Amino acid sequence: MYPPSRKDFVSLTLSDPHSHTYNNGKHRRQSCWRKWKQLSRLQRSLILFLLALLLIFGLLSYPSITEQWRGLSDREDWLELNDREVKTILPDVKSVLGQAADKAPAPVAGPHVEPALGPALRPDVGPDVVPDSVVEPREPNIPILAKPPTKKKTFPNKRGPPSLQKDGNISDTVGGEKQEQDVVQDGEGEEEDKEKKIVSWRGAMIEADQATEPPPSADEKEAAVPRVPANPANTVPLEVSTGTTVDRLEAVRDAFRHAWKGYKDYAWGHDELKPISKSFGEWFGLGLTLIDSLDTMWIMGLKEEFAEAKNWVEKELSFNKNVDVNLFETTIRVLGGLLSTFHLTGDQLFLDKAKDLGSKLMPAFKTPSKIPFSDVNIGKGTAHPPRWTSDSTLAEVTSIQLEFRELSRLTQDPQYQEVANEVMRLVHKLPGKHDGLVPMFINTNSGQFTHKGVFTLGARADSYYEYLLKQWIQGGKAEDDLLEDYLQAVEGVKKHLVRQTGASRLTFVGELSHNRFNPKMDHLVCFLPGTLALGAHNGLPGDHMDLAVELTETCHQMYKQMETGLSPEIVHFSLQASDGRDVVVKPADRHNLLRPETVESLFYMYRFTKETKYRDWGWDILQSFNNYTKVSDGGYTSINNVRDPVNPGPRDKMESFFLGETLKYMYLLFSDDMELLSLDKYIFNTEAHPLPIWPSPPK
Ligand code: DMJ
Repeated sequence: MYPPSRKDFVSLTLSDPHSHTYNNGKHRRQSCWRKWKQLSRLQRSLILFLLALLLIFGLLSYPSITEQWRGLSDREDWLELNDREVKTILPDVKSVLGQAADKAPAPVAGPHVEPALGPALRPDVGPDVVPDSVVEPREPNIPILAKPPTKKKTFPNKRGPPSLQKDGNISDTVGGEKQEQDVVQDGEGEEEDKEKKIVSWRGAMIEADQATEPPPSADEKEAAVPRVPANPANTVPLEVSTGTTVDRLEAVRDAFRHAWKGYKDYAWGHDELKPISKSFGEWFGLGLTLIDSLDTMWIMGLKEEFAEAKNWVEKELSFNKNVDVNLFETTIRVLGGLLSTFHLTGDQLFLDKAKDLGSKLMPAFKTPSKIPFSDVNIGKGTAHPPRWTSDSTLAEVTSIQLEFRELSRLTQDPQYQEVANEVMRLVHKLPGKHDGLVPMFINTNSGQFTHKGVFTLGARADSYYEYLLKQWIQGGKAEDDLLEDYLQAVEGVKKHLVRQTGASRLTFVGELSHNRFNPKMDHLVCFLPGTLALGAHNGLPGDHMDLAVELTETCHQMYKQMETGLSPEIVHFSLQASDGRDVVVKPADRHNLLRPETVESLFYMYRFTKETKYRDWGWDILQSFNNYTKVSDGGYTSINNVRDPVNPGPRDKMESFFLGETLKYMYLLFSDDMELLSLDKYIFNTEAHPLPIWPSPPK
């Protein structure tokens, strides 16, 4: 064995600079210098080169590090909630009940169960939505995202291929993602956590690494949006409207066909298309996009596409599989989609499938409190909460009623409506509401609200409010408890959550967290103007419509003020006039998931007011989707950054609700046929699947 030659290694001795003991420093310095001189020229050059590299790297990363720290300390928008005099906010429910429903108040009742009638036997259902012509497919227009930008990171498919279903891992995957969401939600004001973890909700189960943004560029450093929106040349829409109704309807059909082409080519029968990687994502393994799209295709008159999809439902769709599904998502997308398609087509196939699914979801309700679990294994007939809690999300347990009630009515089997109505009865009498506003969680053992003190109209609570009104309308305005809860909630929203920006007096809906007002608004909240307008149309107070008008303007601004013309997932509004700006978008909130809520509200607002500006705003949004989210070979993709028109950062996912909701509401917005799914005959579930309003029960 040979000792290493002197030139083969370098010995470094590190001294402790904080040590106060005598260490003969001068001697050591001399010895270091001697050692340095003993090194070969090559060794010295190598060390100097490495040190220079380290220095350059340190200098380059300095701005992004300081930028991140600046973001982390951003707490200026948390404001003390004004002490307000508490007054009775609902002295007048009974009189509203009288005016709106023109009926004597009655206790909450189960829905009136009628004999099931297919559309052929129901003069009010069917003919008005039967497509009148087959529209020939046209070439997809203007490929925008021909290739993923070279800067794009490649992201592993964390949700995994369908093989996950076989080994029963799906629930773990979904659960894992939700767990991360909870960390975010629970950590009040923890923006830094949110940036590292999950930035979305419900159906937009974004992998944590997809949520991570690259270090901010010079352009990105200015997160605040100027009051006068920037309009660089490349934000000019590539397609300019000439404005005719027919053009617009055809453009929506084109968009749908393009989305469908991507799904058909690369994700057929799977849950979601990944259009950039030309592959698919699996969530429950139930063909989510296909089922969510059925009624949209029927409404748009896309007969060929519909026939192919129906064939898949007939031959391939099976609920006999060992897979955990989320009760809420499966109900609103799959059960809702099957029920509405049955109504539109009269085809028994869809009702049979709906019945099969409904019965397989029932184990979710076997809990001590009768508040359902979040997850059901439809193959095993077992149900459970998420792994980390026995809570369910409030919006989830209170946004399955339209579908379960309709299933009972059609099948004349009361079990579905009974479990769904029971949840509403329990929540109705539960203490812990704040002027009609509800916390975001409810425990499946105790049946009590948990995580009290946070009130939002966004994620985890949103469709509770929507379904209060819609159940009331569905049931023929006979269930007064639902109306009472809805009216009280709207008053609570006005009192605690509605504010205006300092600069342009934009009305928005913020959040309340332990008596502190946070001027944060999810894009999800943009469902609210449409719901308020629907209530006003059904006889509820006129000031609901006033608020709807103002909030629609704000949701429109959330798109208009962005460089891509697309809204971010979350905005923060500025209450200070001196800020000179209305909207601030934080780096972690800049993504767009092709969500429907604003287009949904534009549809309601146009139907009730006939003001063309709502159509024009919708048209602008469609142009922006085409410009920044359309993938050349088929499909549309969620994007990372609505503020960067040069590199919006495709996320490689097309959510099923883009076809089920966004494009459907867009089409209905542009249609001149007000009887096409008349809002006096149909109620749309929270996934935009139309269900019939029941005939009034006999007086
Ligand atoms: C849809 O699944 C439904 O609209 C739900 O109520 C909220 N989230 C998505 C769309 O954003």
